[in-house]
Amino acid sequence: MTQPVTISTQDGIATVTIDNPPVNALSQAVRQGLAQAVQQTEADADVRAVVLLCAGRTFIAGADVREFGQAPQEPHLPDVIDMIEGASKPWIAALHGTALGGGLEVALGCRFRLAVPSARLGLPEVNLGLIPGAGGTVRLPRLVGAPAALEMIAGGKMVSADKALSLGLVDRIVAGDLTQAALEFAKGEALETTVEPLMARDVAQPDSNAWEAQKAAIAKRARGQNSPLAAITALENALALPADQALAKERELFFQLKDDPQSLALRHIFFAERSAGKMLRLKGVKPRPFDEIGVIGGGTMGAGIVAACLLAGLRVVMLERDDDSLSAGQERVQNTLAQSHKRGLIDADALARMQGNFSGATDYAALGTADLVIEAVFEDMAVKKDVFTRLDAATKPDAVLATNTSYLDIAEIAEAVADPSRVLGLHFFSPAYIMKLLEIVHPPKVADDVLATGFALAKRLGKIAVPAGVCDGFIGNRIMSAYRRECDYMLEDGALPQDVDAAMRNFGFAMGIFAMQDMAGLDIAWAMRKRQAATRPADMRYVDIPDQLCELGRFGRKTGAGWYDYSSDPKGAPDALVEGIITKASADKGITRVPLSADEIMGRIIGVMQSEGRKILAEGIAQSPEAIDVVMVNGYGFPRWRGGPMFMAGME
Ligand code: T1G
Ligand code: NAD
Repeated sequence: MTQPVTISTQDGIATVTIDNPPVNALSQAVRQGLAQAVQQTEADADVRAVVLLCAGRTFIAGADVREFGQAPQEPHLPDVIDMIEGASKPWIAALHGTALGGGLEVALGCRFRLAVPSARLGLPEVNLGLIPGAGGTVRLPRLVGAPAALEMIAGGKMVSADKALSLGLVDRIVAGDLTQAALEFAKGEALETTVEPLMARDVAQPDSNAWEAQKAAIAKRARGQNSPLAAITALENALALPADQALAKERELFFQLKDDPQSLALRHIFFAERSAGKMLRLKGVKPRPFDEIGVIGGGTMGAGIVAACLLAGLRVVMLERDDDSLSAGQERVQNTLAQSHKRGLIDADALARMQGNFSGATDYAALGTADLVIEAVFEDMAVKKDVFTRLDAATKPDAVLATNTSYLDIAEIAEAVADPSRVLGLHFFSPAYIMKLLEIVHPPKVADDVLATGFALAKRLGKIAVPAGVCDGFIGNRIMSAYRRECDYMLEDGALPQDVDAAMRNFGFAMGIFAMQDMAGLDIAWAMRKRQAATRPADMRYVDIPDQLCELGRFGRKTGAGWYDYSSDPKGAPDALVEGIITKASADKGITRVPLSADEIMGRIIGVMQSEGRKILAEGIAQSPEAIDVVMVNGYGFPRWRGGPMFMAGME
C-alpha cells in the first residue's frame, strides 16, 4: 500500500508531502506518517527546516470524518501536532485549496503558514456538531485574537487567504509556485526569524462588552444547536485557563460532542448531501455542453434562475410573454445582481460581465442557439404545454428542455415536444439564486445524457442536486403537502396557526408552516387544491379553512393578510377573524377542540413526513432515505442538526 506521507530532502530542507485523495483527510495512516516525519527530520542532522504540503486539489481538509464512528486510534492528532510544534526545526505549512478543521490545526502547530491567493481556511467543526479537537480553540485565539477566533470557530465559515493574512493567520500569500516559494522561505526567513510556538504565547483579553455581545449573538443564532455554544465555552477556557489545561478541556468537550445525537445527525447530512445526487445509471455518462441558457418567464422563479445562471458565469436569454413583463423581469434580475455587488459578492468587472451576458426577448427565435432552456411560467398545464410546443419549433433539436413546475406531471408536458427524451424537471427553490437545493425530476422517457446535463448544471450553479421521480410534488412538495394537510387537521382539532408555528420554531425550523405559506402566497396551493378536487377520494378528510381565507383575498404577505395580519406588525400578528373561521370550522364538523402540546404537534408533523417518505421510497420517487433528508433540510428548513425526518426514523 502506498504511504500517504512521503519525505524528500534537498539543500537541508525536508519536504513532507501528504497524498491521501480526495481531500487529504487526516486518516490514521496520515497521522502515523506525520509522526514518523517529525521523528525522521528531527533525527536528520542535514535537515534545517521542514515544508509541509499536500498533493492534489487541497491541503488537509480535516480529520477523516468517516473514522469518527470507530474507536480513536493512535497516534492521536493533538499529539502529532504537539510533536510538530515542539520540533527543533521550523515547520512551514504551504496551503492551497481548503485548509480546514484538523488541517488548519496542523498548520497552527507549524511555525509559519504560506498560502496561495485562492486558498481558504477554516475550522468548520460546528457544522458537524463538533468543535475543533486538536488545539484549534487554544492556538487560534493566541494567533488572531479571541473575537476573530470565536467568529471563525462558532460560525464555521471559511475565510479567504486575504482575510487570513489580515488576521495574521497566514504569514505570506504567494502568487507563483507554492512549493518553490515555500522552499525559498524555509531556506531564508524561516531560519532567520524566531517565533514562539502558539501554545507558549499569551492570549489577549477582549473588550468585555463587545465579547458579551458577540457571545449573545452566537447563542441567538444557534437556535437549539449545541456546538456553537460549546465553541463559546472552549474560547472562554482558552481565555481563562493556562494553555495546556484549556487544551485538555477542549478534548473533553470534543469527545462529549462526538457522541451527541446532534453531531451524528449533522455528519449524516454531510455525507447524505454528497451521496444523494449520485445515480448509478449516469455513471460515465457525458452531459451535453451548455454555455447559453434560455429562461422562459421572468417572475419570482424565472428571474431568480436567470440570476443564478449569470452569477455562475453563463450567458442567459430571458423570454417573457410581452414587453411589460419582460422589463419587469429584467428589473428583478438587475436588482439581484446589484444587491450581490453591493454585498461584495461580485466586483464591478464581474457585474459588467454578467450584465453583458444577459439579454431579453419576447420572440422565441431568440432561443434558437440556446443549449438548455428552463421554463418558469404560470403553474398551469395548458400554458406550459403551449410553451413547450413553441420551444420544440424554436430550439436546436439537441437542446435540453426543462420545466420548473412545482407539482405538474412532467411526462405529460414532455409529450408536447416531438422528442420527449430531451425534457426533464429542474425544480428550483425560492429564491433560486440562494437556495442550495435542486430537485432533478426524471420522466420515464428522459435520455441519460439529458439527465446528466441537469446534474452538470447543478454542479455549475453550486446546487445540491437530488433526483426525483414524477409524481404530484416530487419529493419535497409532496411531503410538505402531506404535513401541511396534517397541520390543517390540527387547526380543526384544537390548535391555532401560532401554536403550530411556535412548536416548529422550538423544534428548530427557521419558520413555521403558516408563516411560510403567508410568505410564498396562499394562492399557489389553492390552485393545486382546486386542481386536485376532482380526484380527491370522497372519504378523505378535507379542511376548507385555507380556501375560506383565499376566497376572502387573504393570500398572505403580498395581500397584507393571510393566516396572520401584517397591517400592524410586519412579522404578522394572530388575527381574531382567522381564529373565528377556525373555531367555526370545528363546530360545523362537531369537533370538540382540545389544545395540543408542542410535542403532540411535532409528533404529528414528523410522523406524517416519515410515512409520506416511506411511500415515496416504496414508489421509487426518491432513491434513498438520505435523499429525502437532504431535500427536507435544504428546501424546507428542517433543522440540520436533527438530520432529517428519515434519519429521525432510524432510516439511513
Ligand atoms: N473526512 C472524510 N471524507 C471527506 C472529508 C473529511 N473531512 N471531507 C470531504 N470528504 C470526502 C467527501 O465525502 C467526498 O467523498 C469527497 O471527499 C469530496 O468532497 C480534530 C475533528 C473539503 C470543502 O468539516 O467541507 O477536523 O462523495 O464532494 O465540494 O478538529 O468536502 O467523493 O466519496 O465535498 O470540493 C473538519 C469537510 C472535519 C471539511 C471539499 N473538516 N469537507 O468540497 O468536495 S472535523 C470539514 C468539506 C475535524 C478536528 C476535527 C468539503 C471540502 P465522495 P466534496 P468539494
Ligand atoms: P410568477 O407568477 O411570479 O411568474 C410567472 C411569469 O411567467 C410571469 O412573469 C409571466 O409573465 C410569465 N409567463 C406566463 N405565461 C407565459 C408565457 N406563455 N410565455 C412567457 N412568459 C409567461 O410565478 P413563479 O412563482 O415564478 O412560478 C413560476 C413557476 O415556478 C410555476 O410553475 C411555479 O409552480 C414554479 N415554482 C414556484 C416556486 C415559488 O416559490 N414561487 C418555487 C418553485 C417552483
